[in-house]
Amino acid sequence: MLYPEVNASRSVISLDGLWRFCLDDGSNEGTINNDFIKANAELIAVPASYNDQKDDLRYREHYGWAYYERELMIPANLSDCRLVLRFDAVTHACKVFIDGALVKEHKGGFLPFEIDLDGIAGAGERHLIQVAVDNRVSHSTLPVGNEEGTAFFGSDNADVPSVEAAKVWRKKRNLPNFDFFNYAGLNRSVRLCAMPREYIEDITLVPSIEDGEGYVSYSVSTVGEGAVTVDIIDREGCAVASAQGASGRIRIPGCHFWNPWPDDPYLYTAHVSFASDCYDERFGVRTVAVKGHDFLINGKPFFFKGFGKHEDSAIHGRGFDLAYAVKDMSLIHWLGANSFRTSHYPYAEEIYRLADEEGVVIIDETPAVGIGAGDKVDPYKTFDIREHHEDVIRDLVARDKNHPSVVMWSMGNEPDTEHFPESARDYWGSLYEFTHSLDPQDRPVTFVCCQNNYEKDLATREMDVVCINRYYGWYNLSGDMDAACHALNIELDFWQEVGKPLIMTEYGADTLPGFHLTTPEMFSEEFQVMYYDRINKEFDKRDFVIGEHPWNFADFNTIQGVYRADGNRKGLLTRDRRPKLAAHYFRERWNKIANFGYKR
Ligand code: E8X
Repeated sequence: MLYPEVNASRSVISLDGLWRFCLDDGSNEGTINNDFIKANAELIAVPASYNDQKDDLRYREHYGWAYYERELMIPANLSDCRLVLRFDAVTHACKVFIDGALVKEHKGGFLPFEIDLDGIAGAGERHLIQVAVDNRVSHSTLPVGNEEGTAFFGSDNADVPSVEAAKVWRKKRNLPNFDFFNYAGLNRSVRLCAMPREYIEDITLVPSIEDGEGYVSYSVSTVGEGAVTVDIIDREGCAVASAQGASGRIRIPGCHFWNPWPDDPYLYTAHVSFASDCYDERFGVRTVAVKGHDFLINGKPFFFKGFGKHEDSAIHGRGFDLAYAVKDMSLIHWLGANSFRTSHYPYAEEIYRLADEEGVVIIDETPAVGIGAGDKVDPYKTFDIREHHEDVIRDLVARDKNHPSVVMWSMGNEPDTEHFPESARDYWGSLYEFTHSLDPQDRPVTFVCCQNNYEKDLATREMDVVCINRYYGWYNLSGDMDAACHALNIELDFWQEVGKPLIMTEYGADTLPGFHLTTPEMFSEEFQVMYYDRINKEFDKRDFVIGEHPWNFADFNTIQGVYRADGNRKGLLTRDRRPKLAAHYFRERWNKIANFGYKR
């Protein structure tokens, strides 16, 4: 899906700003009740999660539907245009109504969707947009919620009759099977996009490098009658190559390749014209491949220095904030990092565009976090999740396929691979094939495996890159780094035999900024540094460990519970992006490790 672009033939009107908003009281179930909305509506900011904008626990604890509304005034001068209403992300499920009529239902809170307004709303008219948003998570949503089980990191696990009775008695709530706050609402921008009625629907670009020469294969899908022209524009704005026709392959003379920062992340623009429409798609010429123990970018062995991140900040919740996106890129450079994983859901499109420009490498993750339901229920055979999972993979690849920054797809995070190993292998193995078949650039595909009995796990070893989250020294062998390193090495011996490259996609220790000790114990800044230093020294002995992604870039908000004091505190940075000691530690370490050829 093309990103909304303003150019000579397209315009975009932002519908961000103040919307009227109210929480459902359980009586309207996602239907529009104008009297109810009128009686309860307050103003709220879009884009942003609704949860932290008001000082009322109801917004934090809300379970179920909420309503947004605003007027849509369409300028009369757009009368010749195709008009599209675009929602960048509505979390998690929604129904969109225009003048009371249902025009769209969408499931999944982290990917964009569009509504063609033809026959619904036209230029010069005034309409009412209403969006009913559902924040419920279950075993058939992504991310996953427990319907009747226990909450992840919750505090209601006791086998006590009175507690069990109270659990049945209390009002329905979300029990996320994931460790980040279940922020909801219009988390990203809403826009009215105008384009010619005969228009460019999609552009697919596949770069390649052969004998040192750069090429881009392209295909353009269009609606209407007309001829397609593609001009390749270099950074100086000069056209360096061109082609006619809806698909083809273009040689780019004197091609500059896209390389991760601090090398040059050179971008070209594919200027596509069709009938009276045009579109500028930025792209980079780079290749990605896995060979033996190597992850190759442009044929050179790349080492992943970075982290799992979150879209998370005070007040906005998971709402998109461009200044945070820019600041985070700056901090990534400051830290000497070169990559991050979009744990645990696709991020806002602007972040990928920034990463393309700034040369930051992305492992692009779906919202499939937490598939599993303990050792008695096979989640793969029990729950209705497969089709939705395929839909989000399809939409994710369609949205992000052209970004040079995206080098690998992560189909999900920490599913059950231990209790039902055959089912897990079948599920993830077939989705692996599915993802490969969808990606025009055929990037490596993986999923991220939770700390568990790796000997039983049959799925992780089938992926292109083994990605593991491990907490030796934190959740187990807590505080004992000698034993932690011993255990880690036993596991690394196992993975080494598998013969694939391995990225440690998570490892970390909760750390309270300002808590200092001379003797490094858990939660102190000194412990966090010691923890990473000890583990990194083990990684340094292993050639097949091709990446280290500490968990997490910054502290982040999550469900309340006995494990969490003011959120998950494993950040190298605080939630407001101030460095802990470990940030300085990694900065020093990573600035000495080159992007390419480390340990080779
Ligand atoms: C944690 C992380 C969590 O925040 C992340 O979303 C997924 C978790 C650890 C799994 N991985 O808790 O900080 C714990 C496994 C325990 C052995």
